[in-house]
Amino acid sequence: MTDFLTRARALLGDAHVLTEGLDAWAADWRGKFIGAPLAVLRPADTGEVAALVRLCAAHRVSIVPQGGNTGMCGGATPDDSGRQVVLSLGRLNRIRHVDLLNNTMTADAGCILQTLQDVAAGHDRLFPLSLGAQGSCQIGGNIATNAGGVQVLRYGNTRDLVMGLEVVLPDGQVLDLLRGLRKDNTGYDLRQLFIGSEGTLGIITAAVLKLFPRPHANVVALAATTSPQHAIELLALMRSRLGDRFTAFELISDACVAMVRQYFPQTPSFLAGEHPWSVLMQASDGGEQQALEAAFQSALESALETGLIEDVAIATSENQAAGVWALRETIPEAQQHDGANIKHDIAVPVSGIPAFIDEVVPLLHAAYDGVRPVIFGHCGDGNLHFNVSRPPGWSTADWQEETDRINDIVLDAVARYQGSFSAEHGLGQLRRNAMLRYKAPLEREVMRKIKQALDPESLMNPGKVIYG
Ligand code: FAD
Ligand code: 2HG
Ligand code: ZN
Repeated sequence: MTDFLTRARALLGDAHVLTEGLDAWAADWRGKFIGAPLAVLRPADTGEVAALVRLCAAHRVSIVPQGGNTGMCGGATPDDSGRQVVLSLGRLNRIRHVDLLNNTMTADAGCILQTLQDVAAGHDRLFPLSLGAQGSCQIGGNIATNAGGVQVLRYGNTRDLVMGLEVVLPDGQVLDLLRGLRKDNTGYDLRQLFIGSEGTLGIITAAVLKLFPRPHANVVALAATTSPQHAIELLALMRSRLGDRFTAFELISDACVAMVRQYFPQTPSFLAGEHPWSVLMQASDGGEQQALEAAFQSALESALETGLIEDVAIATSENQAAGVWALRETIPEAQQHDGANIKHDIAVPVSGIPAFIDEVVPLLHAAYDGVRPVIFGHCGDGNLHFNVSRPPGWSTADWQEETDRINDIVLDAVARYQGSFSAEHGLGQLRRNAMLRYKAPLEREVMRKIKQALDPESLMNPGKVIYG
């Protein structure tokens, strides 16, 4: 390994081959997975990534690509063998090109998501991918996980926003798919293989991203509702009244609001009293603010009249709108403060959400007295974060021991609803058991063949995604 490190230093310079003080790269955001990397390599451009990949292949050193390290499944965390390197993409942070007439932006993989949003806004365009970690996650990581977030209802997942890609393959060749084309039926769409591949097929070094007209009118509201059934009926009503202008619909259970208040007591109350469920809604368009507000308010009046909602607060300033979003986006951090929670990032058909919740919550209570389901998320996409926090009196360590049993309760139910056991976070190393239990053997077999074809030596993020 000394020879490997010497050559890596020759390629990148001493300052960018780190072998000490690696804690920040060795553990995931949740602190659930902790590895022991041989080194952290910090290339500056695609050429350096390609040279490093060739060096790793020659020395049979496996590579764990890492972006902002905000992933929820331990995908960017190395194992504890001390033989894997973390390849950190943070120095690949150039915006290569903005094409306003084509509505595209070409950016290096290490660009921070929020920077891309800001650059797009500076050109009076919208890059709609939006998630709580946007201040630190990178577009390469977003693409590698096919991230979802809070605007999927209107704009789709990351997959829908990527028009072209540049990828360093496991043998060090650079696959240039950096095309800004909306139509291109010239064989298999290779981009799609790498989107959501979690670093197991190659290293994404740049992407062509779709831009949209920037909305100038924006309405954000928080409504109280009595049940998930009313919530999904409200979703249908709002969509029928606002159409494509309706961009976000996030369900928040009372346990989430209480937890955010407990750990972030400065969080304002937007609604009087306590409610079992709240819904954060957003609409935006390029027209007049007043017209959008009028349409939004009229829909809400119908919802109040028909009893779908009990109360509603419409943000009256950008500041207040940001505050309402902060209540929602702070839930994961509040859960971190609260100690271990067993996470589920599930999807079922939107119409199945109420029955799913009604079925699973009693199953959890029957299994564990005082268990605290912390349910929230992208209800408009059928995607819920169905996290299970420990009952009072349980230690974090004891609760972690229950992970398999709780996963079985929640994820067996997901399977009964023909749902997904990982809707937006991916698999990483967290979902190994679920992959083996719920993914059809033939689907796994086809995935294995693709992996074998592209990465026969299994150098790219081994131990993630492909199991069994
Ligand atoms: P990392 O965590 O660094 O890596 C994730 C995976 O991608 C790993 O397998 C890694 O090996 C691989 N990878 C990273 N960069 C590259 C690259 N350039 N080439 C190849 N492989 C690469 N996710 C959602 O989908 N929706 C949400 O709403 C959401 N909200 C979040 C809120 C919070 C507070 C936090 C902490 C996380 C949230 N996430 C969410 C999860 C996470 O932010 C996303 O998965 C994000 O896309 C990860 O980006 P990253 O740059 O941090 O990737
Ligand atoms: C979100 O939607 C993220 O806030 C994180 O996907 C979900 O913490 C979680 O479980
Ligand atoms: Zn989410």
